[in-house]
This record gives sequence, structure tokens and C-alpha cells, in this order.
Amino acid sequence: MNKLLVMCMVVSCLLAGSGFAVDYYVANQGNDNNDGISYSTAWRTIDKINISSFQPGDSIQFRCGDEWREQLNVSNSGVSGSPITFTSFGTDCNLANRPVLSAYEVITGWSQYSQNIYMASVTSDVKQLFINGLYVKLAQHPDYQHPHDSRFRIVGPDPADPQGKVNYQSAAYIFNTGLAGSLASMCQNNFSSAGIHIKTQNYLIEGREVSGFNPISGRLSLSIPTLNTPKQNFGYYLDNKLCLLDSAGEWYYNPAEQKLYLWLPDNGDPNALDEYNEPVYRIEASIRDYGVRTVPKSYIRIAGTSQYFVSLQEAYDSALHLDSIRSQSEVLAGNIIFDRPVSVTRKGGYDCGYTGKIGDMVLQGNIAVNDGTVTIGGFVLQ
Ligand SMILES: [Ca+2]
Repeated sequence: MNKLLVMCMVVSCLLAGSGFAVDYYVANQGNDNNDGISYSTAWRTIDKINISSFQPGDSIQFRCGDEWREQLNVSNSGVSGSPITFTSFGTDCNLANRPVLSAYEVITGWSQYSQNIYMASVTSDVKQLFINGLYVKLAQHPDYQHPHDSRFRIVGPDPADPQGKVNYQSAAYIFNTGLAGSLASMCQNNFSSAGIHIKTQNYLIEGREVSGFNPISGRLSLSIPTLNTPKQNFGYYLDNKLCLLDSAGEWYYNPAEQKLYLWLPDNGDPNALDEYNEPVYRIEASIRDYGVRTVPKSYIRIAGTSQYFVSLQEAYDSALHLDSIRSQSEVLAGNIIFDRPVSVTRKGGYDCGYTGKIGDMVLQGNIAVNDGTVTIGGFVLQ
């Protein structure tokens, strides 16, 4: 409630202080010491926008053809009929030349690590990786392209393929005698800190971290027990460990070394240049939580609280164990990562006041469940 009051006071002050709307311009060739209010005196960075104040009716215009890889935090509000507008300017603003605001960082400076695997320094935790705009998988086993993968990338109950199969189980560990084979030697019997994703129900995958491995019994211990007891013959996969990076199209990030490891899908050299001396591979890492973030927050809510969020990711990051996040009739773009050891329920189709259940949610981005449990209902996935 205090937050709302403060917010209303801020808006009132802005209205009281607003004289006339101002158009601000941002260009890669600009300068943050400029006043920003003409083409020739444009600002240069998103950071300058983040630390500036805007009033209802103002516009912030980005130069077509330019690109920014910073996080935009919009902290001012427009009012009904007088919004703050983010748009583009320039004479060559066709579809292919629009300004780009990206949360992704281009990764360059690769050195060969071993055969097809290359390594680059990245000082921020890599959450997702894209090669020429296409999503590539975190190193895992069994591999993503494994012939026994289901659409959840889980190896099914196939006796001929024991490596991804749960033989005996409890909520605190699983046994897999298949791990005593080549994979165990590949990882020197060390699976600690690897991610493990276990299918514990027909509709549920629970993500955990491996805390130990017994190479004699094939027992994999979990950092936190799963909520449901894994079923015999249900599948699982391991990920997030360098020794699991053994196939084309896999990557791994070591946060302690701050090194990113990559085996390109076509076995190429990530430093390769084309005939115009341009990079063949545009390798982009998601290292920020948001590309664009706005407050006040409006249409996503954690049930039982007065908190509203503008993005599902932000709501999830604030959710407590067993919370239910609700929203209705919205299309959410962007990628979402569930990476906390909590169990969260996403309920689409509910409005924030819970007065009725209408209007499913649409999720358009990639969804990665790296830890914890997420139960989703009332959503359309695209
Ligand atoms: Ca692999």
C-alpha cells in the first residue's frame, strides 16, 4: 500500500511539473553529455535513459540501424491519453533496419579448448545461448538429439538404453547402473553440482542438483529431495557440467572460471569470418535477467500478496516455495528461466482480482526449467 501511495505521489508531481512533451533521441554515435533533444545532440546509451526522468507525453526515439546491448529500466509512467512512447527515428527505417535493444551479449575471442570445443571468457553468468538467432542446448546427457528423447528430452523406459533410466529410486536419490559405464569414466565419476531433471510424474519434471555419486552402485544423490518419488523406469537427464559437453550443439559455462565452452552445431570454428570479413557465427549469450523492464508493475500477481509484476520472470524470481502466480489474457514474449529450488504453480486465465477464470495466457519465448518445479496450467505455449 505504501508503494502505491508513493507511486501516486510521484505521478502527481510529474503531472504538476509537466509543461510540454519532449522528444529525446538516442543514437550509437551520440553522446550522453548532449541534451538529447535533437538528432544532432542525441544521447548514446541506454544507461543515460535509465538515469533520466520523463514526463507523460515524452518520447524516446532510437536511431534505426543502431543496436544497444544494455538493460532498459523504465521507471516513469505516462498517464491515460498521454503515454511515454519508445519509438524509432531515421530515414532508413525498414523492417530489417529497425533499432535493436537486446539483453544478449555477443561473445567473441574464442580459443580452441579441445578438438571441436572452443572456450571464451565471459564475466557474467550465461543463462542461455543463441547461434545466429537459434537456441542451443546446455550440455547434457543423454544428448538432446538422442533417438529415445521424448518431446521433454527425457529418455523413456527403454531397457536397451539404461543410461537415462531410473532403476531404483527414492525422493533423495536415484540408482542408475548404466552410469557405471562410459559416462562415469568420461566424468571421472564426478557428477557433483551437475543439474539433474527427473520425470517424477507423467506431467512433471523436477530439477535438482547432484550432490554425490557412488560409482559402485550407480547411486546419484540429490541436493534436495524431489517432491514426488521418481518412478522406476521413468527417465531423467543430467546437464550443466563440462564433461557432458561431448556433442555438436552443446555449451557449458563455468562461473568460477568465468569461461564459456561451446561445440558449434556444424563443428565450425566460432572465430570464422566470411568473404566479407564478417563473423560467420553470431554467438549471443543471455546474461541479463531483462531486456526491458518497466515499473509500475501491472498485470501479473503472486496469489495472496499485493505484489504485481510486469514479467513472469520477475514474478517467479520473487515467488516463495509453493506460491501460485496468476495472470490473465496476456501475451508474454521473451525467454523464461526457472532456476530456483522452489515449487511454483503458474495459473493462466485468472485475473489479478480472482473474480473469474477467463482468457488463457500465451507464452512465446523459450522456457528452461533448471531447478525446482513448475506446474503450468491455463497457458498456450508457442
Ligand atoms: Ca552431451
